[in-house]
Amino acid sequence: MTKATPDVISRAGELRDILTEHNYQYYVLDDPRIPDAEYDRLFRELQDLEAKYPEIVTPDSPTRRVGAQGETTFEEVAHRIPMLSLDNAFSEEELRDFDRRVKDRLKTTDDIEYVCEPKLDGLAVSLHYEAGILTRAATRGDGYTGEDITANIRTIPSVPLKLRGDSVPDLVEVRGEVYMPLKGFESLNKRLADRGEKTFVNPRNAAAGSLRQKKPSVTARRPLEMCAYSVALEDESQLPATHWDGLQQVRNWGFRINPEMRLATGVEACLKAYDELMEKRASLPYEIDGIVFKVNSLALQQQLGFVSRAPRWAIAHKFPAQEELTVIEDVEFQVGRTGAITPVARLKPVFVGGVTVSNATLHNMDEIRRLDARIGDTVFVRRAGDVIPQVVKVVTERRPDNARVVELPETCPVCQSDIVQIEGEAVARCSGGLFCPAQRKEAIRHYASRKALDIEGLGDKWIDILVERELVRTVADLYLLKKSDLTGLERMGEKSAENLIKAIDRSRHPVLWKFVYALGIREVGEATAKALASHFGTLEAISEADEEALQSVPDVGPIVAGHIRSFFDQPHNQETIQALRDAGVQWQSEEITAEEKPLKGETWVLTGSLSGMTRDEAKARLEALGAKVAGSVSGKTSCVVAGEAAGSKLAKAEKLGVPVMDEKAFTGFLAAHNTQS
Ligand code: JCF
Repeated sequence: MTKATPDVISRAGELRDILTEHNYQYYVLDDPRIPDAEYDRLFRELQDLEAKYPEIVTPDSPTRRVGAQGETTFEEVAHRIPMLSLDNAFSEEELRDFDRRVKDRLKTTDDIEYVCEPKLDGLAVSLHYEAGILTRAATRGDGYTGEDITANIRTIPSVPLKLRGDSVPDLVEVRGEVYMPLKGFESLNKRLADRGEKTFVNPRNAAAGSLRQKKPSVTARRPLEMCAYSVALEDESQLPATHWDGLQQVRNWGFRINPEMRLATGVEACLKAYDELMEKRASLPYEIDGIVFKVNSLALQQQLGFVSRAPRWAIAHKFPAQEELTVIEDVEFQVGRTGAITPVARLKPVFVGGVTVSNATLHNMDEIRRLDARIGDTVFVRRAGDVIPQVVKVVTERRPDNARVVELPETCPVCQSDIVQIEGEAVARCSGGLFCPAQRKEAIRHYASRKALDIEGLGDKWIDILVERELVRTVADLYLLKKSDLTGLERMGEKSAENLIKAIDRSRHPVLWKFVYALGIREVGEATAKALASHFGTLEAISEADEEALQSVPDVGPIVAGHIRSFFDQPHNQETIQALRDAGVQWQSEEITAEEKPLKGETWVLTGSLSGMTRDEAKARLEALGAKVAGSVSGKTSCVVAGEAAGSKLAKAEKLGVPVMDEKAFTGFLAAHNTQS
């Protein structure tokens, strides 16, 4: 084995310093100074050096945070100074009582100066630093003895392994709260749920579970943070005169101090701080369950002393709880704007997160199975911030004998269309699409949107009015609207009514792919609609294709094929499409309405009667191909279609040498141009 040269040793030392500094900038100050990639590169360089020369590794090396070495022993450790808990005030009155007691004891009528600090919802820890190096970390335990969790604590990036600065004491104990920020909590739970593992009820439990890991390498992957809130020195005379200044000292040693921390003089200022923090609660990136008030002067703290297990100089003013127990009385199914079926728990009303909650989402059937939630169960309901209430856990021990398993209904509770659940998808959906009243507005909005049929002026406001007045139930009804239907409505002038009718009228001849897109079939976006249109040519062909045939289209996999099939299998959707046809909507294949229509600039004339279609239909189809259809033949006529019993027009065409097509040729011509039939 090669020995480390002085150059290697000095480079390793330099890397440790650089990495420790950037770590501090990133995790304590929230102010990264170099890109992550650069940090990773330096980190790897140090890792490589340490792997090659194990003798140069130091216990405070940033590489030691990954938790690869050492085991958390969870051995019992005695706290040199007991870790007391805090008394709680649950109301303004109780806080005023606390302030009065403080003043009485101190025999003063002067306002007291307090430090106000958010009460983080995590776990209290005690950290020992000897000559500036982290040597022991312990849980609070019962306040007198805790557990040794040093190896796990070392993995938390905001915990300094070594104190910064020059004024580092021989021995110091720093206390604080280890917690999991909300973002990390949500992504951890998502990761666990995706793997089918048990999730955590709240960030506090997640933090506790993460600190309790036997393997520090697991803790290292959990997004934990620490904020310091107090300091104790062997030699108390070294402490500053106030709690506030003590915290500034702790900050200078490299700890994170809560940025919401502030000073308040007198109980009124404390109540104001409470209101302001409560206001801010929902927007904080971590959970708090109240505010802590501490007498700032250490001399006064000393005079006040302790009662049994709590200091007389501090109190926690609690916020409303964000979790409570209640009972699921029923489960109902709601239909969303896009047809998603969501199970909703009807709860025995409960006061949680500051409001009375009587409903909570259960998300989907997978979630119900994961929770094993049944009607009659007692459950934890959580309402944090502005987030909708959630059922987070079932108390299985309290399950009554008559608890009922929740089942997905077979038909939509709103429109009775089939409910379909595609394999591999958590969400069940109503297949009513264009028909389901719950999805009506969304279906119309999509149909009229710019990328679909682009009905100018038919925005949300209009859609709301038309649907609510029952003037429009499905998109087909749009084409039956008359100006007189609209002019009676408030805020609707003559002119705008006219414009809307015109805009609707202009949408009667869409290209096939736009029409397919406008139907709003799940997961059929523009590209898929185009692919379907060009592959099948007609709507009939698409609507009759089986899943196998659908999957031969580029980009259409089994899931999308399933969505397309179930859309066309719903009689309601077929009826709406027929209603659109009846209302005069005609769609054509993509190619012929693309930039260059094949008959652009041509003038055609129809004469005689056709057996396969009406004259209007023939006219529409010629126009769809870009031709003008005229009533009389001239030298400029491009072609005459001559049906049965054609008269003078046919004769004139022959005289002028204008090309003539009989019905058979015409039908063949149309088929070759792939128009709708
Ligand atoms: O943030 C907390 N959960 C917290 C807990 C903050 C504090 O200043 C505390 C505490 C528990 C005890 N102070 C004491 C004395």
